[in-house]
Amino acid sequence: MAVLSFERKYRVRGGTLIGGDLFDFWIGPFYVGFFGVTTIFFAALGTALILYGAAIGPTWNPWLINIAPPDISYGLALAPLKEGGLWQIITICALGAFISWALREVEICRKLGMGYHVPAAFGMAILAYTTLVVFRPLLMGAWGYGFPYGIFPHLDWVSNTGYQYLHFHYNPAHMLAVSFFFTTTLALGLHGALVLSAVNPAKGETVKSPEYEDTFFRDLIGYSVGTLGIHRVGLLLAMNAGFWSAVCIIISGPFWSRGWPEWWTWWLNLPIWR
Ligand code: UQ2
Repeated sequence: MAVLSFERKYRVRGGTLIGGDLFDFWIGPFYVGFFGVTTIFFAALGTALILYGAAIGPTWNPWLINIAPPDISYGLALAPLKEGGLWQIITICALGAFISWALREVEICRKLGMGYHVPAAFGMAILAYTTLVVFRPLLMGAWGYGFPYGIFPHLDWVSNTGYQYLHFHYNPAHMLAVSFFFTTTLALGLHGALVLSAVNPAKGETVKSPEYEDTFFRDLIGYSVGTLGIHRVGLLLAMNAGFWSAVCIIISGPFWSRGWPEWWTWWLNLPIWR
C-alpha cells in the first residue's frame, strides 16, 4: 500500500485520551490533538520567556545567554521574575511541553493500535530532566540546585556540581550510566552497519535477507541476537542510560554528600582484606 493511501486509511477519529473529538484532526502531515495544542502553547510561551530573559540579560552571545534558577536563599519559594522566577516558569513550560509531546505520542500509538514503546522511551528522558530540575531541588530544599538554561552556563554547572563530589566518575550509578551510553553506541553502530551491509549492497549485488545477518554474527561470535532482539537490546540499553543518569544525580546530595571516591571505603573495609 502506498504511504499516502495507508495514512488515509489509518487517519481515523478516536484513541484520544482527553476531550473526545476536540482537536482530533491533522494539519498537513501532523496530527494535532489536545496535546499538540498544549505542546505548542508551552513551547511558544517557554521560548518567548527565554528570549525575554536574554533581552534583560547582559549578552546576546548565544554561547553565554544564561537563565539561572533563584538563589539558594529563596528555598522552595517562588522568586521574582528577574531573580530566578523566569527560570521557574520556563521549567514549568518545558515540563508541560515534554509531557504534552509524550501524551501526543501515546494518542498516535492508540490510533494506530501500536505499543507504547516510543513514549515509554521518551519518558525516560523526561524523567532524567525532571530529576535534575524538580526532584533533586525538592530533596535539597531549594530550586537553586536546578541547572541554569544556557550553553556554557549548564556546562559550568555540570563541572561545578561534579567537583563538589570531588570526582564524579567514582559515583557507581554514574559508572553504570556512562557504560550504558557507550554500549548503546556500540549496539547502534553494530546494528546500523549490519543492516546497511545487507540491504544497501554495491552495484550489481543483490539485497541480502535477515538469514545473512544472523549468519554473519554466528560466524563472527557464535551468536545472533536476531532482528527483533537487537531492537529489544537497543531499547533496554538506551532506557538504562537515561535511568541510571537520573539515579546518579538524585543520590548526589540527597543521599551522599561527601566525595564519591570516599563512598568506596566500604569496599576497602571489607573483612576479607584483613
Ligand atoms: C544481530 C542481529 C541484528 C543486528 C545485530 C546483531 C540478525 C539486524 C547488531 C548482533 C548483536 C548482538 C550479538 C548483541 C549485541 C549486544 C550488545 C550488548 C552490544 O544478531 O540479528 O539484526 O543488528
